[in-house]
Amino acid sequence: MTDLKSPKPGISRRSFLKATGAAAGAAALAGGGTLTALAEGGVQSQGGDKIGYSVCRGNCGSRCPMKVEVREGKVVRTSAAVLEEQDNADQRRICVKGLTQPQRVYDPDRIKYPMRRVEGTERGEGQWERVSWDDAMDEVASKMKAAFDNYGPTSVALWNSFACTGLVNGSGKGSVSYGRFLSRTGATILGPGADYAQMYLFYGALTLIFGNSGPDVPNARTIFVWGASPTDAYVQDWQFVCRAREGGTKLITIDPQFTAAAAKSDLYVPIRPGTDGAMMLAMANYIIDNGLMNEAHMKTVTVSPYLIKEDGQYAHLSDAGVAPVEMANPLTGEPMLVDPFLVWDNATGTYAAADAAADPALEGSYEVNGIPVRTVFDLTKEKIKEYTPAVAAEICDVPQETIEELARVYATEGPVYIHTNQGLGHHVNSHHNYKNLVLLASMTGNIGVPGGSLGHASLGFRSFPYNPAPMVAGDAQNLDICGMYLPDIMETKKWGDQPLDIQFLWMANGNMLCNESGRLELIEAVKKVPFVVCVDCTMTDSANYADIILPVPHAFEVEDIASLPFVPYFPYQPRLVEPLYECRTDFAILVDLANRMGITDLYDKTEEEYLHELLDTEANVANGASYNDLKEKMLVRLYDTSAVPDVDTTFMFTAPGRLSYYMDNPMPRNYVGQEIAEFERYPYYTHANEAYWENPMRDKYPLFGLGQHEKYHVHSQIAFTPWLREIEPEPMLKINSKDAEARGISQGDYVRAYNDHGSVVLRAKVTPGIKEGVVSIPHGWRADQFKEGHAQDLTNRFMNDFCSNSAFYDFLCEVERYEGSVE
Ligand SMILES: Nc1nc2c(c(=O)[nH]1)N[C@H]1C(S)=C(S)[C@@H](COP(=O)(O)OP(=O)(O)OC[C@H]3O[C@@H](n4cnc5c(=O)[nH]c(N)nc54)[C@H](O)[C@@H]3O)O[C@H]1N2
Ligand SMILES: Nc1nc2c(c(=O)[nH]1)N[C@H]1C(S)=C(S)[C@@H](COP(=O)(O)OP(=O)(O)OC[C@H]3O[C@@H](n4cnc5c(=O)[nH]c(N)nc54)[C@H](O)[C@@H]3O)O[C@H]1N2
Ligand code: SF4
Ligand SMILES: [Mo]
Repeated sequence: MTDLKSPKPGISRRSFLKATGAAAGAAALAGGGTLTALAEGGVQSQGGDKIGYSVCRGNCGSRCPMKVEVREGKVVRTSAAVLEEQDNADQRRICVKGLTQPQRVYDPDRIKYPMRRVEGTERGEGQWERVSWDDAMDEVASKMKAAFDNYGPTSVALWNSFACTGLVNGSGKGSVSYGRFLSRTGATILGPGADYAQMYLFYGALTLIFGNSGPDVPNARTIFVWGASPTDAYVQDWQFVCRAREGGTKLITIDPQFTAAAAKSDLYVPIRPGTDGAMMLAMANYIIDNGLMNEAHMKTVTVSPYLIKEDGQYAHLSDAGVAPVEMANPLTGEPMLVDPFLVWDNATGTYAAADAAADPALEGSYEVNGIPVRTVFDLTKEKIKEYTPAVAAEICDVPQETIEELARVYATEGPVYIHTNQGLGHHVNSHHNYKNLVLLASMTGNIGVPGGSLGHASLGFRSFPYNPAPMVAGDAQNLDICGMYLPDIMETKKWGDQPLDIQFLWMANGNMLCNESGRLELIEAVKKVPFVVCVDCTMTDSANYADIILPVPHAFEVEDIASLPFVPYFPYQPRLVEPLYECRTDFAILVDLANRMGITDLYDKTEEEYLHELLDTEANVANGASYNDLKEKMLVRLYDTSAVPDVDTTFMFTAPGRLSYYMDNPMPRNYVGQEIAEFERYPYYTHANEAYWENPMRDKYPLFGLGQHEKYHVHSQIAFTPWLREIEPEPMLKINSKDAEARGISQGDYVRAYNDHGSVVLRAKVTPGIKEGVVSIPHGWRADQFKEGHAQDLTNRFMNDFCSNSAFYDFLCEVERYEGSVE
């Protein structure tokens, strides 16, 4: 294995190892063996062995059910769980990250004991001393209590991401442990910036789109892989794409990098980063101009014919003077007022309630009761018309004919599944992409039907039923802010007009100082917080800036339910082995903390009792999916709760009751009275923040920087798993051969990538497989795995404040040969 030592003082790999007390022999613990031995199928049960079933808690978007072999109290092998016959069409394999989970359990970087920063050293120096749980918790509880008592509830902040989605030990308000704590104390929530363009627009403010499930993918006649990497990141989806290909499905990849998916595609479109939104609008215009719209779909399934007033609000029947009628809510039985959305009915030449019109008009301006109105589609068409294929060709650096072909294929070779993810979500202008994609799907009917889908094929509507009541223990209202604002908060001691003086930071379930953009600014902000605790399983970039570090167990050592299954099985995780070292669950830590602070009634049950409460709903008990059922059988099939199996139609449950690419009242995720631009309402394109062609900064920093989710990492997790680091020992910057040649850079050279935010030194992979003028810098590696700096030192904190989305792929840089010492 490559030596990962860093020349930097303080946080060398050696000092991390020393700190975790695990310098020797951890790999051997994982059962020795080789990858070949692990990959053998059919685990044999031998005397004294235990075979358990769990799910892989990868933070990769999937929760693959796995068979886990335990020998003499140690996890020695993981393999794909064999599912029931009817699910053979569904996923029944795990990836190499799942196969190496035993090494994750015995990871040399696991934190073994509570640790305190050595007195007299600075945060980030990496000098730790082991302390007892008692000492650590005494200090943590007294500091937290002092913050609550002297500065009020908001002065304590929980900074978390979505790494662990356990219902008991999980993230924020979605877990019993943190949910009870937050709802009782009123502490501040600092949420992630990652994924929010997509999350906010697809699952929140705009519409509800999750994507059809995996087995439906082969029903697609065409698949677009657009800004995503199903071979490396959504690897759980790739098998379905392959199955579709075997059945003759056309595959198109749109990506500045020639990815593995691109290599398997019929058409590869190397687009200029950050410009996809313009191409989407150009495709829409081509579809309009060439009469390729699916008008029946637009009229009946989408908001296209809905009438809007000049102030942008939807027109309702009450605008025509008809009072709303009271009806029983079909879900709750409670009375509710119904005021139907209006359309213009060409059949009668007047307005009508949307569902009553025989022939709704898609275009045009009208009057309802003297009020001027026009259709949503009419407004949209006007707003997007400047983006012709010729204009987009210039912006995107894609030939006009290619854009036209993409539009033709999307409109006429359906059903089309657009597999998309963060390539369309990691620029400051990203959130517009999601309105634009929904417009395209609305115009063509490539959604809500077998084979027609948007997003990716593994999340959401296949959720499972549980009772969320135990996640709440009070009625405190929490400030819920994107953590990326921390530097501003520490500077101004305010959030909007409200005072906010953060005195205590609790980092858990996320590694923000590795995974959020603008790391250097975030580090400075964290340094300003008087007391910082990090709760994690492994030594991370974030832990390195804490005062106290508390160790939590690996998933195989904790009983829980990990939400987000993507196969039809309850994601139940039994405790398969005892927690190693002195690890304690987040729940146990919070119980101890609450007791020490005198809030002794905060957790009134044990973890097991809460699991009963979460799971033993009437429906689950009736369907053989109670806690006892799961505990006994481990692998329990989800019963079907969806109306149309495998097809996502949840968008029908949004306020307009239809597929929507228009927002009448766009509301920012973190609203502090900021002005809301009119264009937030409709499909739109504007250039990215840094990464755009005409940016004058390109004189100094000509290269567009982006990255990808690494095949052999899950973000910053498994960054030291021995077998994975054998495959991929160190981070590599990808640079186009011509750009490398112009800079005198050869294959494998150390290079420095830099801009005004910071710099990083790593080896270069010189390749024709990335668009000229673009470099890719990998994500998830820890500071000491780079020769100098960190990938995230090049990114910045500038966000679109509509969805407070980190923009990891939106930076410019220059790259030069590294002239420092390379030994
Ligand atoms: N192995 C592994 N799997 C993971 C994760 C992981 O870290 N490792 N993370 C999980 C999580 S939380 C997520 S959100 C998903 C992410 O899943 P994906 O989004 O599928 O993964 P990325 O690697 O970000 O893929 C982005 C692709 O978009 C391209 N791209 C970058 N900028 C642009 C652009 O402007 N336009 C276009 N068209 N393409 C662009 C990149 O070159 C890259 O190939 O993966 C999940 N699965
Ligand atoms: N440059 C760049 N940056 C990116 C991205 C990119 O593509 N490029 N992608 C972004 C995306 S899409 C995402 S989703 C984020 C992900 O960012 P994070 O959610 O921060 O990702 P992880 O590295 O998985 O961090 C999870 C941490 O939680 C810890 N953890 C796991 N289980 C538990 C538990 O039970 N309890 C506690 N307390 N801790 C636990 C893990 O050990 C790990 O240290 O990264 C983002 N950052
Ligand atoms: S795809 Fe994700 S959940 Fe499945 S085995 Fe791999 S890392 Fe684990
Ligand atoms: Mo993500």
